[in-house]
Amino acid sequence: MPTRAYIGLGSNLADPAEQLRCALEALDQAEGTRLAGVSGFYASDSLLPGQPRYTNAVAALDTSLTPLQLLDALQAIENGQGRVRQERWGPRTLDLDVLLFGEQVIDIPRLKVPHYHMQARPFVLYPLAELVPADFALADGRRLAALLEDCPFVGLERL
Ligand code: PH2
Ligand code: MG
Ligand code: MG
Repeated sequence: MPTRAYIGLGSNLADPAEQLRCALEALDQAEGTRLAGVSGFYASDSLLPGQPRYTNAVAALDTSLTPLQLLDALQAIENGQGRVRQERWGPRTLDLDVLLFGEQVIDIPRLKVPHYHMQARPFVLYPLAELVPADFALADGRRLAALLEDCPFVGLERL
């Protein structure tokens, strides 16, 4: 049985919307994964001042990979689209984050799932909400509807 995973996509360099479209295609093509749904695209200011605006989206994947195999696949796609790892949170052509991996809670140095900051990020929560039922809860039990109440739709522009 494949696992349903949710991936956060972000880009703030080199035609961000095109970067996201290209990454979605790569996710669908990746060994052991199939794209099961995509949210709309959203623009917002970077959390770090002085950087270009981001375009973000969330994708639903069905995957037979393990969480770390999926992380490797995401990093290969990031690298393939010219991601240069400089300072933490630097501008990037493509950022692919594992937000959720089935019902699993993962806390190892390479991977924390649910994604550690997702509860405070409107550019993650609102696109995710497009893909899941209204009563959806994260693997750690937090209800998405409750997280959305505490995370106003501020500064987000649906493209
Ligand atoms: N990602 C960051 C830092 N800041 N800001 C927006 N709007 N969207 C992002 O995806 C984002 C960010 C580091 O991962
Ligand atoms: Mg990120
Ligand atoms: Mg990342």
